[in-house]
Amino acid sequence: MRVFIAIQLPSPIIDELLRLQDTFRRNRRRGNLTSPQNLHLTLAFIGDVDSAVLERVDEVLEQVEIPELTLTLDHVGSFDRKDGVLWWVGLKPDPRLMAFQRQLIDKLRDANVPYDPKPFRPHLTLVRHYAPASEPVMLPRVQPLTFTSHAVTLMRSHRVQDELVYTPLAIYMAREEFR
Ligand code: 2AM
Repeated sequence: MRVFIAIQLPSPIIDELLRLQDTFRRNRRRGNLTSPQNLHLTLAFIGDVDSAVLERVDEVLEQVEIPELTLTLDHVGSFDRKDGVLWWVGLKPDPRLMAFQRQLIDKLRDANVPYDPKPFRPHLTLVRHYAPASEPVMLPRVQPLTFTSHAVTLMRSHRVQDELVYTPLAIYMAREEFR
């Protein structure tokens, strides 16, 4: 099973991300827009695991101190990937988010759980494999938008009738003493 750890988004944030996607939807020669139910913030990508590793991931998520985090989306950016350009919405730098993500991957490593070691660049993917129909690429303007995260979700990534689907496997709540 292919899994990752993420923060899910409240619906007003998803609505705003869909609005920001419109710019790419309107001017697209190519590009896969993230479906609303797949929009999330990845904290750690683990990849394919067997049930023994999945159990260790669960133990880590039960033990790690999950904080409530107040996060703000405030800019658009891109990654040049082998398979094309990926556009995302980024978060205002947040030391508590960075510290929590570091703690999480340290615990995964201590538990002998493999994870993608790329540096953490918090982002919400809007569109993959993007190429515009006409240049220049007009970027949407992001009005800063804040939300509070109260939990972390273990997600499964799989394909259903050729559609990429992310399904929550378990939700781990932030605890009051870690606020
Ligand atoms: P992305 O949107 O920038 O591709 C599920 O694939 C989630 O895990 C996505 O949010 C994806 O980020 C993230 N992710 C991080 N590292 C990954 C990797 N090596 N392979 C696939 N997805 C990865």
